[in-house]
Amino acid sequence: MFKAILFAALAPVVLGATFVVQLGLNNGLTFTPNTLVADIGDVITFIEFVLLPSRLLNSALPRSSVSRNHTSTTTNFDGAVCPPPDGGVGPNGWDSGFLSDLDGSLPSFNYTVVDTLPHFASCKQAAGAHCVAGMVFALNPTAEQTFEQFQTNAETNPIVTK
Ligand SMILES: *[C@@H]1O[C@H](CO)[C@@H](O)[C@H](O)[C@H]1NC(C)=O
Ligand SMILES: *[C@@H]1O[C@H](CO)[C@@H](O)[C@H](O)[C@H]1NC(C)=O
Ligand SMILES: [Cu+2]
Repeated sequence: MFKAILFAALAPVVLGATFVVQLGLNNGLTFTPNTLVADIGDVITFIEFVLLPSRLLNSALPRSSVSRNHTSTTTNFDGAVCPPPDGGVGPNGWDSGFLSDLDGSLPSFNYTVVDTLPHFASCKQAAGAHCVAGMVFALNPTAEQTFEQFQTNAETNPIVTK
């Protein structure tokens, strides 16, 4: 009885969920998944995808410094979408900085969700070219601000030409 009460007192009241979002899976200009619904306290781990060493050696996939080097950075839903600005668009935005797997270090960035508002992110690489190519991610999108519309806004962004 005493042990049970002690354990309950020490246990966190709310344990957030953890989500993993892969950047550049199979060398695509993608976030996988590209949409998440998450609650306050949940953690999103953005991680640069790394092929297993055995597959890497045999892989014919290109290994340029940009195709395996991405960011997760919040930006505007519309208007100036690409490239996302350094530091990300806030409030409560984020910017992972460049996560390169060229050295096989499995770089990651953890974002703890602090509100349930929609947040839209893309990749800063190549002066916004990855963003315009549709490499985008939506956290808690809404009926008014959908993932699909955000991706269209990025792909038709007037600032960066493809
Ligand atoms: C990742 O990309 C950025 C921006 O293009 C560049 O400055 C940086 O050197 C790259 N990192 C690696 C390890 O290639
Ligand atoms: C992010 O969280 C994961 C899982 O807890 C951890 O393995 C990883 O090292 C963290 N990344 C950073 C940059 O702290
Ligand atoms: Cu990118």
